[in-house]
Amino acid sequence: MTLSPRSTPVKSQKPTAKRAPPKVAAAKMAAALAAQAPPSAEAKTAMGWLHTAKFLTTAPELKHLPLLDVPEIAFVGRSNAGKSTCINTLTQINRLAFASKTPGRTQSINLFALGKQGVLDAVLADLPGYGYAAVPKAAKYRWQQVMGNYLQTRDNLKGVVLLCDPRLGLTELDEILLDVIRPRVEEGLKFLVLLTKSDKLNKTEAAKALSIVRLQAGGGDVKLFSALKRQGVEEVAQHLWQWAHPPVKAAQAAAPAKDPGEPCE
Ligand SMILES: Nc1nc2c(ncn2[C@@H]2O[C@H](COP(=O)(O)OP(=O)(O)OP(=O)(O)O)[C@@H](O)[C@H]2O)c(=O)[nH]1
Ligand SMILES: [Mg+2]
Repeated sequence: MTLSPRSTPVKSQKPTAKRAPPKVAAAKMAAALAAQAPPSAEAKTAMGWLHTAKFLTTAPELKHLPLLDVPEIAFVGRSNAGKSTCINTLTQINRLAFASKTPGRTQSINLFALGKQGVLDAVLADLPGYGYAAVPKAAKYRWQQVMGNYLQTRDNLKGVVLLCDPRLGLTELDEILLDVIRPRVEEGLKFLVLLTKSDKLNKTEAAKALSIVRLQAGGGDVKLFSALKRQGVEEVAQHLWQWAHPPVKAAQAAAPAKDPGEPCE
């Protein structure tokens, strides 16, 4: 018996889609998995805490700011650096602070209250940016005075987050600000520089910007941050949580209350 040829022609197979070489595919997979890694318990606590943010008040001048005895964390930097967007990203509340393409959008000090079950335990302060060329000279000068005074005299100021567009680097006004807060940093004021809009940089540019600004910031903490790609969000959230809840206080809060009847040693 001879095998007869097939009556129906075999369909030609479609060419398979080009696959990435195994090494590249593995690296992509690892990156994707890392990006999906579940947040740590600390990050969840910090993000949950920041999500309690509520608008508290707005103050065009220092005398309008309420006196508070909870830690205050100020967001400062050039106009358009991304301060308001950073607050919205950290708090996971879209329009809590007013962000805009137009530089100079924030014109007063805006305070946002934080605390679970409505119990105020810290405050975020969104400050107007500086360095916007279109602002009249007198207004610029007035604002520099207000900000200088705020940074030097606000008693409950616990931390400063300086936001900087890495494509511009730290400018002269940023350096002046660093000089203004230096004495307080030496006395324990917390300080962090965020290189915002890091989504606009490639890896090489990001690494270069980090090392330059680290030098300029005199060894201070400098991190990349992107609201768009959510880079650095959880890490920064944990920093702020720790600033507002230093370990000593946290340990005291966790310690069981003493029985009033217990004899003192
Ligand atoms: N690509 C990108 N754009 C961002 C990011 N963060 C902020 N922006 C944009 O930058 C612009 C300015 O953002 P704002 O948050 O208003 O900046 P600001 O520092 O509060 O500005 P002032 O209030 O004028 O001082 C807006 O168009 C934002 O959408 C980011 O991470 N990536
Ligand atoms: Mg703003």
